[in-house]
Amino acid sequence: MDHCPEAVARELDAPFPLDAAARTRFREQGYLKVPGVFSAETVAWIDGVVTALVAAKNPLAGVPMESRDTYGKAFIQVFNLWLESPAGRRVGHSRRLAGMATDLLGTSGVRMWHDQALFKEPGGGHTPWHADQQYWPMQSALCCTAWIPLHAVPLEQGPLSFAPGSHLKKIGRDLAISDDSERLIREALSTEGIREAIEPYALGEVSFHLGWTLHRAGPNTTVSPRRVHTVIYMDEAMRLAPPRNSWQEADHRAWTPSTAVGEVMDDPLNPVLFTGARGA
Ligand SMILES: O=C(O)CCC(=O)C(=O)O
Repeated sequence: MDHCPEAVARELDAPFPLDAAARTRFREQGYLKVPGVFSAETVAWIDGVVTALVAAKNPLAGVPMESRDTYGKAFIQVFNLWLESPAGRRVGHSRRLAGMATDLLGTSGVRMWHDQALFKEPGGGHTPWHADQQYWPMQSALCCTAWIPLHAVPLEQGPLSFAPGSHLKKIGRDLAISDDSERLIREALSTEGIREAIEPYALGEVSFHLGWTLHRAGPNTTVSPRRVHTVIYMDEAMRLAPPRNSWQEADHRAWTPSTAVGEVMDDPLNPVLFTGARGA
C-alpha cells in the first residue's frame, strides 16, 4: 500500500481552486462542504492506507461497545498517521488539502496541528456537539479541520453536521465532548435560532470547519464502519497560547512539545504543509 499510483500522487498535490463565494461562505458559516475534491481512485487509495493503519493501531480493539462511555462509543481515534508510513505521510501532507485550508483561512500558509482517523463503528453512537478549539492552546482562531470521508456517507452512517455561524457566537466554548456538551449546546443553539445543517457526503466530497464552529455527528445505524480521516491545519504563524484547561495542557505536550508559550509552533510535529500565494 506504500506504492502510490502516479495519478493519485498528482491529485493529492495538485491545486484545487476555490472561488470567492466559497471563501465568503466559509467565513460566514464557519464551514464549507466541497464536492469532487478527490476522484474515486484517490479516495479508494486513501481508504486502503488509512483503514490498514487503523486496524493495526485501534486503541479500542476488543473493548465491547456497551462498556464504553459516550466518547468511546462515538469513534475509534488513531492519531498522526502521517508519522506511521510513507503512504500515511502522503495523505496527511496532501498539498491540495493544505492549499485549500490556506485559501479558506486567508493565511500565507498552514502547518500541521495533527491528523487523526475517526472511524464510527457499526452501532457506534453519536458524536456530541462541541467546538474543537477548546482543546487547542492557540493564540488565534486561524485553524481548521479537513474532514475526509473514505466513501460516500449517507445520513444513517453519521455524517458530520454543523451549526452555521456558530463560530461567531460564544456557545459551549468551555465544554469537552460529553453528554453535557450535547445537551447544553443543543439548548443554546435552539435559543439562538440556529438549526443543525446536516447532509450526506458524496464520494470525493471533503468538508472544512473552523476550530470554533460547533459540530456533531449522528450514530452509525448501518452495518459498515463510517471511515473518515481528518487533517487539522493552523496558520503557519500560529503561536502557543497559555493552556486554559487540562486538555490544552495535554495537547501542548502531545502536539507541539518543544514550543514554549508565546512562540510560533515550529516543532518537528508541526511542519509547514503549504506556503505561498492563495490557492497556488
Ligand atoms: O467524525 C466525527 O464523528 C467527529 C469529527 C470531529 O469532531 C472533528 O473532526 O472535529
